[in-house]
Amino acid sequence: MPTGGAGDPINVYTELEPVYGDATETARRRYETIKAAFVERFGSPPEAYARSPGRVNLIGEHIDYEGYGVLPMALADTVVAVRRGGDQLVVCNVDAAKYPEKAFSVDPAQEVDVGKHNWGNYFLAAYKGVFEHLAEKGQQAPAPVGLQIMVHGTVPTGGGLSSSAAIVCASAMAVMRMHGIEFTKGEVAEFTARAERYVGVTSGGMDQAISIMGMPGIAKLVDFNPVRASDVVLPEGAVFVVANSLAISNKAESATKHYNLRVVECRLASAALALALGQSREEARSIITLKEVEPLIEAMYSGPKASTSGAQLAAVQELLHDGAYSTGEIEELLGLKLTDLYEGNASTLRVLGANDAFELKKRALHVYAEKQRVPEFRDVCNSGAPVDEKMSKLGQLMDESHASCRDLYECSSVELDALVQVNKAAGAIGSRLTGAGWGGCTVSLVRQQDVDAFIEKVKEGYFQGLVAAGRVQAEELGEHIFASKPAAGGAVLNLK
Ligand code: NG1
Ligand code: MG
Repeated sequence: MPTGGAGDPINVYTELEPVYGDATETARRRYETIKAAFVERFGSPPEAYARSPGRVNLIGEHIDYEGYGVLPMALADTVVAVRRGGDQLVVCNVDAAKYPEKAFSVDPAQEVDVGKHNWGNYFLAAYKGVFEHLAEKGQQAPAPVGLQIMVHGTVPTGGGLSSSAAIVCASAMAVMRMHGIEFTKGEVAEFTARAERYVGVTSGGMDQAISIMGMPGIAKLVDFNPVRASDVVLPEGAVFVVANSLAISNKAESATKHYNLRVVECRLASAALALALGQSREEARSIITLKEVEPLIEAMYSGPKASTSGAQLAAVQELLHDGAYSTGEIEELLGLKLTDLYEGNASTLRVLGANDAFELKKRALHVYAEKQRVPEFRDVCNSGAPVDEKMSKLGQLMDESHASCRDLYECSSVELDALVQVNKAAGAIGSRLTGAGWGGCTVSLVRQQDVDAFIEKVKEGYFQGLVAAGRVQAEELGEHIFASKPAAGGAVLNLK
């Protein structure tokens, strides 16, 4: 049975069974295909396969980078077949038409060129991450060796299911294996989260943590600093159906506007709150997350409720103003140019160059309410309440989360809102966008016995129009709406 603790070593198997369970036969055929592609390109079979899943986040959106726990489960996976050879890193994909071959030098100090977004950057980011982590630990790095790589992924891309973490985590494990390096799961989860930022998004650590620590059949509550994961057993008969709105969240937009802007807004909200709570400008500038503001709020609102989400929301209501803050207003508050606050942080400097309006109140209200829904969701799952009661409470939390993402965090989209409505009308007990938003997928809670009928109704209500418009093939719909099955976390396969 796979294990998933932060202190455990990366699992190594010689069979597909422990990872794929009752889907082993399908997996066997897939690995044969990957091996054949590898042999065709490189002349001999791979030495090992590393594989790691994507994820669907059930609740807790846009709070991981604020330091708060989230509740995802692992889904599908990306396989990285690897062998030592040559004097470069040659990164290929079974789907070569979509993902053309890339080659990099073996120098771990080379820069990732974020200006040119290309899929090979994810491998390079992981490669750098492994060597950096060695350096941080003060361990002697082995001499880099040339690697031949063939990638194959089943995590839908561009849709909030974190195909990016799947390839980064699998790549990191492949690089470790080929250099004889061993790190614990917790270490890999932490350094891959940092490494993925090389690709240009200033993300939190949820995706890599669940990718490395996921376990078949269960969701995980993932906490940070240090990263750790605890099991959440979902109610009997609860199925989470993923549906892709087919609106693709644009990565470049996400770097200057959407995602990275939200990370900046949260930091500025934290600083503005800290100032209003009596901190000096100097102290306020060094506060990065809304979680760090909690003790300040607690000190101001003494009493039994001072540490609750309620007190935090009240503080935000009282201390931040409605509407956007301009760059000038914030610089006056902090007594510092924003470009100086973020000196040396290239991704964020791009955000500052592209924006002059920062919504602080709405973003903070979202974060302090959403972080509370995560332990509530877990507590409902763990309670002894009847299944029906559990389901409706979970559904309600999911609906609240979507409304907050839509109205306060403004990370939904016309398509996502329409799809959530169709999901609800088709009988979802709860439904919400999942992942970063601005496109991508929704996740809906559906009773096992209703899953087939639900999927049919959503196909009719949402996808039929897209099929008619030629945006998607009817035969492909199974890839865009499916009942998710919690997958095993990252592992290395030494197949014979
Ligand atoms: P997506 O875009 O779904 O892979 C992103 C972040 C997460 C988290 C969610 C929002 C990356 C790599 N990951 O996930 O850390 O912040 O958005 O909850 O950007
Ligand atoms: Mg991603």
